[in-house]
Amino acid sequence: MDGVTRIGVSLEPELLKEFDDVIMKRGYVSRSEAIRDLVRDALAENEWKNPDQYMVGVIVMIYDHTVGSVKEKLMNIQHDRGHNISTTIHVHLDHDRCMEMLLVNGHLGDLKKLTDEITSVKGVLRGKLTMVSPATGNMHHIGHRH
Ligand code: NI
Repeated sequence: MDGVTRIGVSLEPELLKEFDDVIMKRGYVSRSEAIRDLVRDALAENEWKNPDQYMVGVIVMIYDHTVGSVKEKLMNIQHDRGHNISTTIHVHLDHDRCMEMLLVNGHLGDLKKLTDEITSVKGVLRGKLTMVSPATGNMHHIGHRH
């Protein structure tokens, strides 16, 4: 390939094996292609430090509706941030747990703050924000685990 610089990467054998397993499952034909995608993701993540950037995305969360006042707290947050939320999808996973997806839009900083507000509610087991910049099409994941 023209205009391509080859670089050497040193990895522990266990890490390399894990990496190979993951990229094979994802259907990559070469390590180089997988690493290129990782580098692109990292660069996109860096681009999206601007809190004023307009983004669209989805917040996915799982919560235990039997815990305290989790439903009321989540409802209050969603009403206060109604201007950032266009649609809510609710799925009853089992007796205790619900999955909710919020389709969101707005400034990057506001969407991160909204995600933090949601994931800090007691009873929310997991929450994750996935965003797309309508301008560039880059994708970015911000994971939260409690
Ligand atoms: Ni439910």
